Amino acid sequence: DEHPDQQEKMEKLWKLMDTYEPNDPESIQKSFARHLEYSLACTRFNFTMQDAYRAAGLVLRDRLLESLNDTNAYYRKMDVKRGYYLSAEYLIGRHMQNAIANLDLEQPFKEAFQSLGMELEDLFHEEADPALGNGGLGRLAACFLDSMATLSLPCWGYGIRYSYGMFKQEIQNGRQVEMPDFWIGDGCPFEIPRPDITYPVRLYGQVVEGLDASGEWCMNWVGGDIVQAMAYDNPIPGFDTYNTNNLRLWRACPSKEFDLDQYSAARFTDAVESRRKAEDLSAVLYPNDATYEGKELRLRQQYFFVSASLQDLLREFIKRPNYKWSDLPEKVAVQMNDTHPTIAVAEMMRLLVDVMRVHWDEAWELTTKCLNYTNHTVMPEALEKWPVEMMTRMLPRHVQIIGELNLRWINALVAKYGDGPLIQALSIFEEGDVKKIRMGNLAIMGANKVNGVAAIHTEIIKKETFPEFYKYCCDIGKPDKIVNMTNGVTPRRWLTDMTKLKDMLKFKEDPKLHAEWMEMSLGPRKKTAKAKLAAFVKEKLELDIDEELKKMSPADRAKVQKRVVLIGGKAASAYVNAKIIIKLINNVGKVINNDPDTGKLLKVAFVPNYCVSAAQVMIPASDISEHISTAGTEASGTSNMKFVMNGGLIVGTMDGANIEIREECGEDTMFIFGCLENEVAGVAAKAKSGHYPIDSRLQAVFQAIRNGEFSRGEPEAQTEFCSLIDKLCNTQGAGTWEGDKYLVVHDFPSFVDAQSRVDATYADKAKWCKLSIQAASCMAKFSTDRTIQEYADVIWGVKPAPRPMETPLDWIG
Ligand code: B1H
Repeated sequence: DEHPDQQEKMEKLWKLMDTYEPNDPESIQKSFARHLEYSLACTRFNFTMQDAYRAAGLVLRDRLLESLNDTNAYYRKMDVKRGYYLSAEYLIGRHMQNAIANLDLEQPFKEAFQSLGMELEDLFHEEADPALGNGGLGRLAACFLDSMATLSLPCWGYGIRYSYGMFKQEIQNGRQVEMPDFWIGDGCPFEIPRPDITYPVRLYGQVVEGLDASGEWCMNWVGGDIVQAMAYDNPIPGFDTYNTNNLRLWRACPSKEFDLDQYSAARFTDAVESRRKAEDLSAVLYPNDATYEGKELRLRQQYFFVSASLQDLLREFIKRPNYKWSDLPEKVAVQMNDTHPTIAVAEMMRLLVDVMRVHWDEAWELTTKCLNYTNHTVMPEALEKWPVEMMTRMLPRHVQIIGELNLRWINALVAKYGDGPLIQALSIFEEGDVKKIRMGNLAIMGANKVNGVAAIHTEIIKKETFPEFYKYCCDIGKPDKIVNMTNGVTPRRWLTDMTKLKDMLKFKEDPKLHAEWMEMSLGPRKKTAKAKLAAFVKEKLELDIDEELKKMSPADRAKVQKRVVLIGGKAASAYVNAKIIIKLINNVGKVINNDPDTGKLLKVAFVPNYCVSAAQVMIPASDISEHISTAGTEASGTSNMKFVMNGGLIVGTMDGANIEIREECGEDTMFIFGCLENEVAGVAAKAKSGHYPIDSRLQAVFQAIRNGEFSRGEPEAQTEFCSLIDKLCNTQGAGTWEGDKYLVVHDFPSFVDAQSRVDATYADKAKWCKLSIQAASCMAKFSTDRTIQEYADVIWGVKPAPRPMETPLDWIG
């Protein structure tokens, strides 16, 4: 209102664009031709499938942007409480198919491209699969974004725009070879670079004390290096809503102040070199699933994205008219995805106290009301601890803040309990040769709620991983600071509608449904899941599973259940045993598949480069899926859920989400084996003491390996395979526990037993079909729509804000 010119300009513009892009097939074709010619500089008559994919991507991007912008305008207008998900990883997978489905454009897109002589599926295959995550933790973050948008929740994701994602795995002579994944090489039409949205992030330097403008004592962090965080926005459309949320990923850029000293001294190349180094920060994702590497660059990455994200969300808060700091917890909820973004606790304090000049006590109250922490693993090798020395060099002010927080915390604890081991366990600092900062402890201290990711995991957190914290919470009357949020998966990428699933249960014995159910997976049509998988295996592995298995004689067939076993996964570069296991699987495959007896009954293959798009082919085609972690070690697991939703059944241990899936679907739908979590300690003690019998069938397997039956004349492989077996037999490393720490020798006989139950059940097709229908029908709990609803209700206090179809003028600006 203060600027009438401005108002007039906006009205004019608004009238020019008062309608959304039309979505009929012809309009889609027109947009497509325009983008080919004007955005990509191809001609309409001469373009490749890759060009076509990119132009189609831009057609979608236009529509995503309309929705993203109007959703943001609506959230601002309604002044809603927002949720922010901070995660170092997002394993989003390909955008295009998902965006088309969620924008409800399947029909017009299909028609538009078919009449131009193109199949949508062929366009989908042109897209690079963005793998900005290791596995379950990153995939969960991506599923969460889908559900937040679908539930119309005002929630954004923040993370890092790595130039290189998860490495591409090639298999050469049976061994993993890691290749760089430069996923942005051809350009990604689904991300929007925002050179206008940048924040400075400081590293290193020193802290000086002084007076601020109003004469108050303050701490100033100065010097060191400044990098610029630049935003890349990735629109996340919801399903069956007009809302589109945002995943904002930060790219590290050199700071804008060009280094004049170096420039004028004619050291131009040095200046360019130091700018290039800034870009290293967001160059590559650390590939260590559920392990942790204490590398300095990793801590720099973590601080980089946390600082940019907190600056961005606080800026949004401050933009609101008449903001008061005391309102912050009513307007902002932050979720820390594992300890990776935990430096947020200290950074939030720094921004509030040093920059915004909020009083320390109030800042701490605001911090601990806004932040929340999810733990994803109880494996000790994954718990992050940073050397105090390293952190003091890189983040001197943060170490001061953490020291001050810890001092106050310890004083309060000593007053309550007196000094002792409890205090040591609760301290943020770990004493020892190298003094360290325990990020798990910092996260719990700074969080309003702490959660585990499956019922059994949350109980283990309370009783074994952080028992002292849980005791403290109980003692102060807040046992529900630690809550359970069982994981889920988005149904959208794996199936379409979960809400009606339970209705299907009535028909689990119905022969007509049985016929259709089996047809989907086994039918002769080219488009069935199994046909697609067979084509995929043939292309990637040069293995013809269809051909080979047809050759069996009927008499043979009656005796044994033939199987195709596919195994996939990536080994962290330094994970020696995992790499040997990959080699062993490949060698076993070669031997078994080419053996005239076994080859007719069993095919074993290692699927290279397992990733979201490979999973989308493998999961819908599987009858059985194995989720066989030693009880108590897999926090949840999420692929188990995808297999069952698609009609597969599980061979599994009583671990993670398996337990809850079995509870929902019925005991008879899961082939359970192995020791239970409360038996693990006893079995491990037996294993260590050497009173650990080895099943005779397993001994026979070990003997075959020792005889070199799977070494294929390669001495190195032979040595490696024997080293694996030696560990399992506990003949190595007595006392240091380099033995069978996952207790596979103990669990083996019951595993074999579970597999014979699978064979027996599979022989009865009607029974198998009934179990498959029954299990798939009962999986609604494992939609992330349920999980995110719980986070929103119990942890964030964030409410749905579905925007209307039309956006009036006065919401904008
Ligand atoms: C999970 C990780 C993880 N838990 C450290 N922990 C990483 C830890 O790069 N790092 O340092 C990377 C990843 N990932 C997984 O999270 C659990 O193992 C699964 O059981 C769980 O389903 C998944 C999602 O909660």
